[in-house]
Amino acid sequence: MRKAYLVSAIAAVLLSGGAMAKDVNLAKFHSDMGDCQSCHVEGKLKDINKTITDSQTHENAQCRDCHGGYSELANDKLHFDPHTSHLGEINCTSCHTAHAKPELTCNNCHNFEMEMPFANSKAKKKWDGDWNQEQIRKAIERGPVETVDVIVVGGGSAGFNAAISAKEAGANVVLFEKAPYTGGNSMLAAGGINAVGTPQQKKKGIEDKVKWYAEDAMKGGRYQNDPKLVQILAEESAEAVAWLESLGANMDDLKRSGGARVERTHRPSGGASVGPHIIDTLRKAADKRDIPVRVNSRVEKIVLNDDKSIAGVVVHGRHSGYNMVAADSVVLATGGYGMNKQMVAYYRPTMKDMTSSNNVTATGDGVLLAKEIGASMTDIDWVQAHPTIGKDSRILISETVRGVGAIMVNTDGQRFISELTTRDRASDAILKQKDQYAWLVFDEQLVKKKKMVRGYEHLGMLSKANTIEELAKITNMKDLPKTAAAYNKYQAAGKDEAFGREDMPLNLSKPPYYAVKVAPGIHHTMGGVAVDTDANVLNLQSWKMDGLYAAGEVTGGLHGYNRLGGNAIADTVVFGRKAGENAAKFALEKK
Ligand code: FAD
Ligand code: MEZ
Repeated sequence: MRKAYLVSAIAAVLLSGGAMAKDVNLAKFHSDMGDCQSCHVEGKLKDINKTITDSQTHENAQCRDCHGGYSELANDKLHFDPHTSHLGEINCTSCHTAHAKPELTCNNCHNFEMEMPFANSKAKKKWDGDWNQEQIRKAIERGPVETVDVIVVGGGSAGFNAAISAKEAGANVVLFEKAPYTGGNSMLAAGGINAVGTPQQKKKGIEDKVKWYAEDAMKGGRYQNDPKLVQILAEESAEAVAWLESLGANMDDLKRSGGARVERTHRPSGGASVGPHIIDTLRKAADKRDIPVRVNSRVEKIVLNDDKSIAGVVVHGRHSGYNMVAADSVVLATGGYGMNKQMVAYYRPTMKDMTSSNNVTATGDGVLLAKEIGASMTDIDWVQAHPTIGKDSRILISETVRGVGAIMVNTDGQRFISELTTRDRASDAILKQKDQYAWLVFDEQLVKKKKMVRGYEHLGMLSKANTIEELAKITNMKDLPKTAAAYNKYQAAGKDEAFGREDMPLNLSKPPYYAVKVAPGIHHTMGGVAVDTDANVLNLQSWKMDGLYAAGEVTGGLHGYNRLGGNAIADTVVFGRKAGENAAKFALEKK
């Protein structure tokens, strides 16, 4: 009955010429249909903030009750579905806020300024901000409102892996996520997860060794990585993939990433992006295990007891305000600082004006939280530029596009480096070209192998032509036909005489042909909180900080000065699990 009412109400608005957006907000629109109880818990509206959970659980259930879940709403006519491509099944209220003007999450990253009814399409949300020290102090003074064994801060891959592992180890866990949706940078991960010795590698007849994985990571990191962390990553990488599969993920496709000597980057079959798939799997696994995942809940302080052991955190909830939650263990999984302009300007001033591929949530909160209580930092000033971010955008053109076969050329259409070199070298080489940007060029064979390329096409990022000559003409790359012919010759002979590219899976022969403009931008912050091999955070004297663990991009040491593609997701799973297990063990032993 509610659905029928909804359809007629929407039809009425549409028939009235779509005038709803001007002076009516979403809440008003709904109250015209019924009353406040259509969205909120009945009878307690006097103090509304006390009746709404920070995750807006009841309100979101109400949205779904009338409108259906996202799968029911998905619109076949959409060229490109952001929920399928990266957001997944998130809260409706992530974007559709009711009383305040909605600020579209999409517009924080994309420059097409998407429209939405009732929204202020141009508004950009700000994620780093002032933390109210007075409110934090008062929350600590009031004492904890809740006690658990383990608090996980951050709902990306590291956080979910930690929370699920802690729960499986018998702990009572809660996960806090500051954004209205979980996923962080993890849900944007495109290329894959590196692992050595998997059944997938064996099936394809790929010889690989833990030693080679570790050597490649060390070489890529300019030998500044912590070798003990690298060894663990390599040794436990296959188990990490098996664990994701045991939770329901598909990791059946394999390809090669820059700096790796063999194909060891795993991703879903068909070449879909790895991050959204992993996040979807982890969200479901957490839900199945009844792990409370509280969105709109930013942790703003780690609270210590007088003896410096962990007392808990102060969390700032969107509706509940500032509250202390007690726990013996805290896992920091807050991601990197690639979207914090101030931190980039301070630690890596030469990169301060660069675009970033990162999610708006990557504001370095974990570094600030940990530093404040005396944690040590490792390689904090090392920031990675990814060579192929769509020019004038924040959209990453995945390294796998080169891995699968694309060539990279300058604005004259000439190759200038092996496409499979490490990111720092590729970025430097692009910045040395006269226009400081490059093109990736590929053909229909590649599009067939890589689903994600369709997304770039829908975003209007690709130039397309039926012949290489035509593509050269529309992009002004005068030497492209010559370059393509030479490359096809090297590919047929299996030897790249120009730049020694080690793997050339495709030639350029099947129309249509495509080109996308790319330039380097901030992609990964290698440095962060110092940890040991148990994911235990270290203090300035390099002693373990009891009860404090960290995993994922918030940490430093594993990747040295330059991370290899595919090693970050591996890091979040291997060390996320370790952090969760050890946090649970510590808390349970303390009981
Ligand atoms: P995130 O996934 O960023 O999660 C951190 C979470 O913590 C966020 O949701 C954030 O909102 C939350 N948070 C932050 N502060 C607080 C706070 N104070 N309170 C509560 N919550 C907080 N790596 C690979 O290995 N393979 C790839 O293919 C790949 N592709 C990538 C593509 C893109 C476009 C990007 C940007 C990165 C890619 N990476 C890839 C890197 C990789 O995705 C990240 O390094 C990794 O996902 C980080 O995971 P994380 O869990 O540490 O942090
Ligand atoms: O590890 C990464 O960051 C990665 C593989 C990114 C990409 O280009 O797809």
